[in-house]
Amino acid sequence: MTTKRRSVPGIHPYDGPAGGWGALKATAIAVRTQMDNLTAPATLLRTNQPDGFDCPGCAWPDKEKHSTFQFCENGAKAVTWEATSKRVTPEFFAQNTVSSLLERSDFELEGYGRITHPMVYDRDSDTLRPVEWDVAFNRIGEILRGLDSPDEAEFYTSGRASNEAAYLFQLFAREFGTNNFPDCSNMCHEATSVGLPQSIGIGKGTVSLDDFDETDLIISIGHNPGTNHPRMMGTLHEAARRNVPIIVFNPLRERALERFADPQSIIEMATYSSTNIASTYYQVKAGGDAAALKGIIKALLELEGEIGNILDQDFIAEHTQGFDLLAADMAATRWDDIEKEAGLTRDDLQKVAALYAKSKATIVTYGMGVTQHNKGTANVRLIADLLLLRGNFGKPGAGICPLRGHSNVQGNRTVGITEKPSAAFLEKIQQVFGFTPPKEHGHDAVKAMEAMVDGTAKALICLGGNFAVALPDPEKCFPAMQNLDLSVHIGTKLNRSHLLVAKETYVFPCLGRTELDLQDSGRQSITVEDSMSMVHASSGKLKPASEWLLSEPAIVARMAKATLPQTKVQWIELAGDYRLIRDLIEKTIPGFDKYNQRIEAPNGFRMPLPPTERKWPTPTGKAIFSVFDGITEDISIDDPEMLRMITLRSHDQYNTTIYAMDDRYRGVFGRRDILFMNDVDLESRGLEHGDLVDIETLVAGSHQRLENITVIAYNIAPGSVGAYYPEANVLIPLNYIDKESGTPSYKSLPIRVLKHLVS
Ligand SMILES: Nc1nc2c(c(=O)[nH]1)N[C@H]1C(S)=C(S)[C@@H](COP(=O)(O)OP(=O)(O)OC[C@H]3O[C@@H](n4cnc5c(=O)[nH]c(N)nc54)[C@H](O)[C@@H]3O)O[C@H]1N2
Ligand SMILES: Nc1nc2c(c(=O)[nH]1)N[C@H]1C(S)=C(S)[C@@H](COP(=O)(O)OP(=O)(O)OC[C@H]3O[C@@H](n4cnc5c(=O)[nH]c(N)nc54)[C@H](O)[C@@H]3O)O[C@H]1N2
Ligand SMILES: [Mo]
Repeated sequence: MTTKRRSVPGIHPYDGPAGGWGALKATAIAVRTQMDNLTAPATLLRTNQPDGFDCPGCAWPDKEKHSTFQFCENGAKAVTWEATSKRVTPEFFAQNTVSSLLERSDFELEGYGRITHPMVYDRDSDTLRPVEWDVAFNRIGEILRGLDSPDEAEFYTSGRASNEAAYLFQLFAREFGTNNFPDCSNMCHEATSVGLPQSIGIGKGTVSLDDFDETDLIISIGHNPGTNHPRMMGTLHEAARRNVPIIVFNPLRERALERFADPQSIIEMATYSSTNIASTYYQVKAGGDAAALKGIIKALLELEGEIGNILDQDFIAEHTQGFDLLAADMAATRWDDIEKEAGLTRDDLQKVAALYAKSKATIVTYGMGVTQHNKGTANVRLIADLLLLRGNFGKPGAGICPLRGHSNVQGNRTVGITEKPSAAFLEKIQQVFGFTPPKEHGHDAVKAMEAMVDGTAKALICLGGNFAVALPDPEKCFPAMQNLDLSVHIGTKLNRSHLLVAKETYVFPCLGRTELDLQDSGRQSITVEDSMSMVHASSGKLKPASEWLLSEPAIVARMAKATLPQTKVQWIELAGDYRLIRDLIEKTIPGFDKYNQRIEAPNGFRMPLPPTERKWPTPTGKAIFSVFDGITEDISIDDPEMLRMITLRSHDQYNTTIYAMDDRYRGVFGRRDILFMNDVDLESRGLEHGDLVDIETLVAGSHQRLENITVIAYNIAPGSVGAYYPEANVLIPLNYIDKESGTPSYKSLPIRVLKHLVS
C-alpha cells in the first residue's frame, strides 16, 4: 500500500494479528450489548460442552467435549445474539407498520431482538398481530390443501435446523406431495454435494480433526476461518507451530490467515506475540482457482515425467479411473493461459507442486471462494483430482475438507432435505410410513425463486433463514415474495423476508438452541452433524425468550397435522419425544444404527465415510478423475474495464444477520458501503482511495447497478474487487449460476466501476 493517502471516514488499516486481546474485547462488548451479564458467562461456558448446546456459529467440530471452554469470538457473538435480552413483542408490532419496518436496515431489524408471539399479517392495519397457534396452523392447512398442486408450495430450510426438525419438515412436505426443497445449501456447498459424489462417491469431507495432527501439508483455498470458522484457527495455529506448511490461495490478504494470536495461549496473550499461519500466500485472481489447480497438477505431472516417483501409481491403478484423460487435458493446457487466468506465475505453481510432491499426507481445505462460481462443481472436482494423484484419501493426515456453512447444514441433507431424493430413500419412506412420496425431482433455491417470480409457486414455508435476502437479485425476489398467496416463517428474529408479506403471512417464533426444550416426555435434546460427519446431541438450558414459543419440531408437527387430515404419521407423539423421531430416522436412513444410544457418547458418532476406507460408492466403484472444460469459468465478456467482484462476509456478520457495522481485520469501521480495490486498478481508472463510485454488472441482459459506493485501496489481487454480502446482491442476476449445481455465482461477478457523478 502506498503511504500517503487521503483519510476516509471509518477506514483505519488494522496492523495487529487476528485473535488476541482484540477478540476478547469484542466478546465482552457482544455480551454487554446483548445479554444479561449474570447469565452470560455461564451460557458461553456451556457451548459445545457435554450436556450443553452445540454452538450455532459454525460447523467446525470440537476436539474434546470435555475440554475447558474453547474461546471463540464469533461463536460468542452467535450465542449472545440468540440469548439476547431484547424482545420484539405484539406491542412493538402494533406500533410499527410493516411498510415502516421495511424501510429499516437488516441490521436494525434483527437488532430489535427475539420475537415473542406467533403473528399474522393484518392488511387493514398493515401490521403483524398476535394469533393463536392452532388458528394459524388450521388456516395454513386450509390454504395448502386449496392449491391446485402440492408442487405450488416451496419448503425452504436454513441449515441451523436440527436433524429432528429437518426430518419432520421433509416428511411433512413429502406426505403433502412435493420434493420442492430449496435450502441454504443450494447457495453454499451444493457444488460439493454435486461434485464430490462424481469424484469419490460421497458429497462430504473425508478428514477428521486427528488428521490435522498428522498432516504434512495444508492447502487452504477460498475461505476465511478467522471470521467464519474461528475454532479452526486453533487447529491451524497448532499445525503452523508444528512447522506444517500452510499454503493459502485467496485474492484478499485475510489477516487471520497471515497471523493469529491464540486467545487460549497464555504466552501469546501475555507477550502480545502471534504465530504466522500461511507459509506462503498466493493472491490468486477471483475465479482463478481452476487455472491455479490445473497449473499445480500440470507441474506435478511434469515432475513425474522428469524424475518419476511423484504420483501414487499403485493407488491410481487400483482405485481410480480417468487418469489418461486428465493427463491429456493437462498436456494440452498452456502455461501462458494458466498464468494469465490464475494471476500467478509458473514458478509459483511449480513450487506448490514440489512441496505437494514431498508431502506424505496432504489436506486441502476450501470454502465459498471455490464453490460460489459458475464452474463451482468443476472447481471442487479439480481439488479431488489433485488429492487423488498422490493417494491422499484413506490414509492418516490426508483428505478433502470442505468448510460447511451453517452448523447443521450437512445434517439437514443427510436426513432428507433434498430436491433430488434417491429412489432407495423414497422406498424406505413408503415402507415405514405407508404413503407414496412423490418421485419427481423438485426445486432448489434458485428454481423455487424463479417459480415464485413467474407465479407458478404460490406458497412458501421457511424453516429458518432469510430466503429473499440470501438470494441474488432483490429487485426480482422481493416482489416475488409479495406475490405469493401464503408465506410462513419459522424464525427467532425479525428479518426482511418475514416483512415481504404475501396475501397471508405468518411469522412463528421458535426456541433457539441455547434454550430449554420441554415436551411431554421431559427435556429434549436435538442432534446435529458437523463438517466432519460427527453426529452429536445438543440440549439448551436457558429459559426460553418467551412463554409462547414452540420448538421447531413442534411447529412443523402441528402444522403438518393441521394440513394432512389423512396423515399416516403420529405427529403429536413425535413432537412430544424426539427419541421417536430419531428412531424413524434410523429406520429410513442408512448410518444411524442405534441412533439414540450412540448419541449418549460425549462426542457422538461418525456417519459412514467410505472413501476413508478407500471404498468409492461411485457407479463404477472407483474414484474418478475429472476433465475441467477450459481453464476458467464462463465469462465471455470482452471489456477491458471488466473486474471480477467477490461478495464477502464482514467479521461482524452472520450471513444476512449483521451484528455490528465493523469489519475489524479488514480495517473497516461503522460502514459497509465499500468496494475493495487494488492500487493498480484504482490508478488505471483514474480513481483514488475514498472516491465515490457506481458499479455496473456486465452479464448480458442485465442492467443491474449499485450506486454511491466508496472505493478503497486494498491488498486484493489485481483485476478482483470485493464488496459486502448481502448489500451487493442487487448486482447479481438470479440466473447467474453454476449450471451443474444451481449455486449462484456470488464470487467473481463481472462488473465495471464508474466514477459516481455528483449531480
Ligand atoms: N461469523 C460467521 N461465521 C460463519 C458465517 C458468517 O456469515 N459469519 N457463515 C457461515 C456460512 S453459511 C458459510 S457458507 C461459511 C462461509 O465461510 P467462507 O467460505 O470463509 O465464506 P466467505 O466469507 O464468503 O469467504 C470466502 C473467502 O474466499 C475468498 N474468495 C473469494 N473469491 C475467491 C476466489 O475466486 N478464489 C479464492 N481462492 N478465494 C476467493 C474471499 O476473499 C474470502 O476470504 O461460514 C459460516 N460461518
Ligand atoms: N452475495 C452473497 N450472497 C450469499 C452468500 C455470499 O457469500 N454472497 N452466501 C450464501 C450462503 S453460503 C448462505 S448459507 C445463505 C444464507 O441464507 P439463510 O440461511 O437463509 O440466511 P441466514 O442469514 O443465516 O438466516 C438468518 C435468519 O435465521 C433465523 N434463525 C436464526 N436462528 C434460528 C433458529 O435457531 N431457528 C430458526 N427457525 N430460525 C433461526 C433468524 O430469524 C434470522 O433472521 O446466503 C447465501 N447468500
Ligand atoms: Mo453457507
